[in-house]
Amino acid sequence: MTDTAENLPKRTFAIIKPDAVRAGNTGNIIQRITDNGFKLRALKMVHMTRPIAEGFYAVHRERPFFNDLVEFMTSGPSVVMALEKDNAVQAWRDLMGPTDSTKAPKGTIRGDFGASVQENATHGSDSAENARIELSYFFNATEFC
Ligand code: 3AN
Repeated sequence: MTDTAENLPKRTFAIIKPDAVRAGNTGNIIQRITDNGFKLRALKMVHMTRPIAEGFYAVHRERPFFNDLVEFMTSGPSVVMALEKDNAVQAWRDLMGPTDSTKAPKGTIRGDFGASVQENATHGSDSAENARIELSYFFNATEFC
């Protein structure tokens, strides 16, 4: 499918973070994604460098946890993905559960695979506009299927 203004709201950007990859949960998380009706439109493994992680989380630069967050995101490989479904941004956030894994209900990805507010297994865009920005941060146009 070509990227048009019409189909972009159907896509969101997702990361399986280094904690979940390290723990061997990549397969389990991808299974949940496809079981919940998302189509994978792009996927690759990346070991983020400091500049890449700092750029990705630039909105959090002034937050006290910024340095720890960058350390964590560069601590090992992640899996980055484009997910497609109706209302993809909200649907993926619902499947992940709340940011803090210790508060995330069992049955959500963060509740089942995350350990804390930082080591929370996955990332998801918080709006269609940020999804577009985040997808183009990690993927070229030719990498979408
Ligand atoms: P979400 O990923 O649920 O949209 P954001 O955008 O508020 O959450 O935070 C981005 C990332 O920063 C989170 N996924 C988490 O890893 C980390 N983070 C957020 N709040 C905290 C905090 N209070 N302490 C440590 N890390 C945090």
